[in-house]
Parts: sequence; C-alpha cells; structure tokens
Amino acid sequence: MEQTLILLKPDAVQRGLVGAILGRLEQRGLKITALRLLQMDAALAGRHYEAHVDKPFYKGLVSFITAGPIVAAVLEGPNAVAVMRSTMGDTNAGKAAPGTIRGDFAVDIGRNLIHGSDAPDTAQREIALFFEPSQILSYARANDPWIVE
Ligand code: D4T
Repeated sequence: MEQTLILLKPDAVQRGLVGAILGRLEQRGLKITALRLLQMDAALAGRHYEAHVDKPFYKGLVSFITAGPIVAAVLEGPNAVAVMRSTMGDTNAGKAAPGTIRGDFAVDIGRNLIHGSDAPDTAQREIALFFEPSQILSYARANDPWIVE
C-alpha cells in the first residue's frame, strides 16, 4: 500500500488543530502507521526543504518550520500521496477550495498548516528523515475491508 509523509506544521500545533486535522485524515480512511511530536532543527529543515534552498521564501520557511513543535506522521492508503494532496488543498491556502484542510482552516501560503509528500519516491525520502523503519507499524484495522475493496 502507498505511503506518504505528512507534517502538521507549527501553526497547526499552536492553533490546536492537530486533533481536527488528524481526525479528518482518519475519517477519509487513511491509516496512521507512524506518529511523532518533535521540533525540527535547522539541519533537518534544510534536508527536508533542500529543493527550495535557492527560493526567496526559503529563509522564512526554515525559520517558521523550526519555530515550534510539529507532528510528523506516515499515512497509508491507496494513492495516499495524491489523496493527501487533494485533501490538503492548494499550497496557497488563500486559494485552497473549501472542504480541503487549508481551504477550511488557513488563509496564507506561509502559514498553510500541513505538508504532504508530492510523489511516492519523495515520500520514501521524506519518511526516512523522520522515522526509523521499526517505528512504522504494519497492522490491520477491523474496518479495513469497508474502506478498501
Ligand atoms: P509543503 O512542502 O509545505 O507541503 O508545501 P507544498 O508541497 O504544497 O508546496 P511547495 O513545496 O511548493 O512549498 C513548500 C513550502 O513553502 C512555503 N511557500 C511556498 C512559501 O512560504 N512561499 C511561497 O511562495 C511558496 C511557493 C509553503 C510551502
């Protein structure tokens, strides 16, 4: 089954939205297979956002993502990467459709609450930044057959 990495960014923790956001993902049917509360340091932020190192918003992005605790999770499901991207909504929260996480809870691209991997190979690279293989659990839920055919 496909895996994706999500991060509930410091704004999600500070605003008390962790439960609401994780609840939506559980309701969607995605399975949480790893979960961690941590504070990113500059080194981890640099590795996670290495693709953006030359972007004008990079410095602000690193200072924001390291500003407080975050929640990292591995989610599993059919097409988990694409399902998460569409559930999060547009990166620019001000343009995100209502019904999406960003569209319902955020208004600004620089405070967009949540990260989700953008492709299955990126997901594997990102998961390895936050989790040891032994921290990712494989388990069945009693209602799995009612969520995935
Ligand atoms: P993340 O990586 O946080 O899930 O965001 P996306 O995958 O949806 O979007 P991204 O990689 O293009 O951007 C990474 C991160 O940078 C912030 N950002 C982005 C910003 O502050 N200003 C900007 O102009 C852009 C493009 C938001 C997400």
